[in-house]
Amino acid sequence: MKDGIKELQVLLKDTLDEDRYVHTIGVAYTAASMAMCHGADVDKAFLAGLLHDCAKCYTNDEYLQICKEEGVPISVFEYENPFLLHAKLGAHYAKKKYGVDDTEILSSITYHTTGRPDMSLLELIIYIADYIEPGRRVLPHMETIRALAFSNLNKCMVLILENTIGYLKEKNRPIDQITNDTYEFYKKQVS
Ligand code: DGI
Ligand code: FE
Ligand code: FE
Repeated sequence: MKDGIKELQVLLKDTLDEDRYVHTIGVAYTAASMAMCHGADVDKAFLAGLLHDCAKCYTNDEYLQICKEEGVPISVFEYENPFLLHAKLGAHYAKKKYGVDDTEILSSITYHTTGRPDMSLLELIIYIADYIEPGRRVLPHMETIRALAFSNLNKCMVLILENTIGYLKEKNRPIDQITNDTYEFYKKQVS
């Protein structure tokens, strides 16, 4: 184990509930495997995977209060859907609480929930690993999505976003513009 990784795992185990911790470990190893496949930095992928949900332990009211206290900017959409803030607050904690300065890792945490158009390789890896890790319940087309995670990242993004946007529409949940923009971007990439 690399320096500090074991200690970080102990801290996360104390912070997160058991299911979230198990998910976190699943994302870390899945992200590391994807990095091996796609020629990305394996250690960075593992660390980003470990930290991606490090702030996922609060209620909606707590997200708003803590982000205000910590000076994390809150968009209008996030005001109405505060759980989305676990991504931005997670990046903030990764830096302030866990001492991570690498901007690539921090942005992969920031964009792991909504994605964004034209993501970096590490951002794609964390976004996708979060969706496909072995502990996730099996979602539509999961087998195909898991295979694409190791063969075609753009196509993989299109299928994940189709599922996610479809699910949010079905549940009548509002969709952030950036989620739609991400979908449009990757659809264009594969056409
Ligand atoms: O934190 P995790 O549960 O591991 O996963 P995540 O950070 O990807 O969050 C998943 C949830 O986020 C999932 O239920 C879909 C939701 N989500 C993604 N984009 C949007 C969104 N929810 C809303 N309301 N709007 C979005 O644009
Ligand atoms: Fe998350
Ligand atoms: Fe997650």
